[in-house]
Amino acid sequence: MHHFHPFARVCAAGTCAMALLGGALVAQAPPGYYASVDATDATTLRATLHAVIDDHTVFPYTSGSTDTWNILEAADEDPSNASRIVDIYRNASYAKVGGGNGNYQREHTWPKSYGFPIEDLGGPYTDCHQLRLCDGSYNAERSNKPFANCSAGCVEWTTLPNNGVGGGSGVYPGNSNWTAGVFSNGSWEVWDHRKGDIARAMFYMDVRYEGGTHGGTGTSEPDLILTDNRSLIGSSSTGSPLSVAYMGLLSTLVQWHWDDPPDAEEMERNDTVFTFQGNRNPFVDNPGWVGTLWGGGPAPTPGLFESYGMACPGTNGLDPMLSTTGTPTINANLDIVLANSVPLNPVVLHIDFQQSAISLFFFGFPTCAIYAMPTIPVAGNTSFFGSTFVSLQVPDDPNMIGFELYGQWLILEAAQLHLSASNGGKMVLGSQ
Ligand SMILES: [Ca+2]
Ligand SMILES: [Ca+2]
Repeated sequence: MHHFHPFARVCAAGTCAMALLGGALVAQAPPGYYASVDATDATTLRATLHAVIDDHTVFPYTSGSTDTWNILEAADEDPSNASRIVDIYRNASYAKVGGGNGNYQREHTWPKSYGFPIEDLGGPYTDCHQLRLCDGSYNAERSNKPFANCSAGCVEWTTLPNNGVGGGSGVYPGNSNWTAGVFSNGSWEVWDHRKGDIARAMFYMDVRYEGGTHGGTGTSEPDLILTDNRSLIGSSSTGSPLSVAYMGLLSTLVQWHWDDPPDAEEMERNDTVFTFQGNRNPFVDNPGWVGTLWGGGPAPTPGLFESYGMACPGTNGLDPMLSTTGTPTINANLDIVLANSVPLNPVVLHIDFQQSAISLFFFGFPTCAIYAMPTIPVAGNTSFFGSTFVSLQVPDDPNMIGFELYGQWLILEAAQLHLSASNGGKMVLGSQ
């Protein structure tokens, strides 16, 4: 049996090693940003995540100073041309005009009609984690239809080929958006490349907005809740601000999340919004947390693994298991916080890739064979915050793949290893 804890506060003295799994993360949150998150269960995760991302800096919707146009034209910039933007549903590239025009508008992916129809200082109306630049006609057609899967019998709204994605028509689902119905009884199926982006924006809204008031402005905030219940969604459109409002469809969004994991562009967008608002979308940073809160997906979010007395990799300790299907790239992001540490040598993240096994060795003295080692410098006896990122291609293997994470230090404040799979493969975590 391994012990599962959200964080490690272990190792008073002497050699000590521990490993921690926090789900899946590939984006680069500042070290320590999620240090207070307790992923023990859905209740603790929701509460501690909310505390990290709430009370963000609210910018005006439209203003002579920095407003949502400024943020969105940075966040939704065309990756191949900094003077243009790419819109969310049509994948059209439009020249930036510094405030929108007939081509592109601001789309509330969580429709403002569901809970927050009026701009205020609480945040949801202007929150750029959910606002996206959007072709005007697509914005109008989407209206406030919930996100839901459609069918070949639905109306097709095609995408344009840009940046290697989009284009084509006539085949469901292809690269198109599909829609049927109107308002809360309607469905808007986002094209595949943006399904996960939309889902994670909705998950962010649910956890960011939990009622209460904005800690900085004192403005009341709604409790936004995802559901499959279309009646609740419909009842959330009253024309007035609500204390509780609903959107969905939750089960569809969970599936979209796992089908379309975060890519580099989405992570960069998260970073951009963070630079303005000061808060992040945790489900872009750590996709595994969706599993803890809403289930589904390949990663059961195991929490913490720890082991003790490690000298060299493979000699002792835990072996959390990992299996893959397809040929995913395993992305590993390691955040560590050492308090008053006295490392003997630079701390090394050691990646050992042998046959069908991937081994992550984290230890403080490079006396064992090392395959690859992004080095994290450790400065003296002072507190240390470090982060590193690696990714490895893993072959298709129906059998278990073990990985191990080891560290040696005197006092470890917190560490998180986040793993995720991309390139269309799947990764399953468990413990042996
Ligand atoms: Ca995507
Ligand atoms: Ca909520």
